[in-house]
Amino acid sequence: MKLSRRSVAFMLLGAGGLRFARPALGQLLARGQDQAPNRRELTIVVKDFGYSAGRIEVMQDDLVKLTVRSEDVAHSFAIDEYRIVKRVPAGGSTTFEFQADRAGTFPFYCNLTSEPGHKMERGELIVRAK
Ligand SMILES: [Cu+2]
Repeated sequence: MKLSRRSVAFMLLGAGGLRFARPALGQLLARGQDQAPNRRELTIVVKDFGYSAGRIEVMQDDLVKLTVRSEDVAHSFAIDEYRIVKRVPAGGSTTFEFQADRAGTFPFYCNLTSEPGHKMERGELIVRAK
C-alpha cells in the first residue's frame, strides 16, 4: 500500500494523539517539497572596503534574509547570478530576501566605482545542493 503524506499524518494522529503527533508531523512535513523553505537570517558588515564575511553558506531553497550594514561610506551588494544589486547607505543598512534556488558558488561584490577600494569587496555565496 502506498502511503500519501496525508494518510501518514492521519495515522500518526490516530496512533499517538495530537500532542505526540505534532513533532513527528512537523518533521514529516518539513521534508515535503510543497512546504515553506527554511529561513536563514544573516548579517554582513562592510567597512574599510571589505565584507565581514567572505563566504556565506546556505542550503538550496533556503529563504535567505540578508542584512548588509555599512560602518563607513556607501557601498553596495551584488550577486549577478541571482540578479541582486542593493545599495547600502553610508552608516546604514539594507535588508532583503531571496530564495537560494540555484545551487553553486556565486561571487558577491560591491559595484560602486566612486573609489578604487570598492573593487576589493568580494565574497562568495555557496548554495549547497539539497
Ligand atoms: Cu563598496
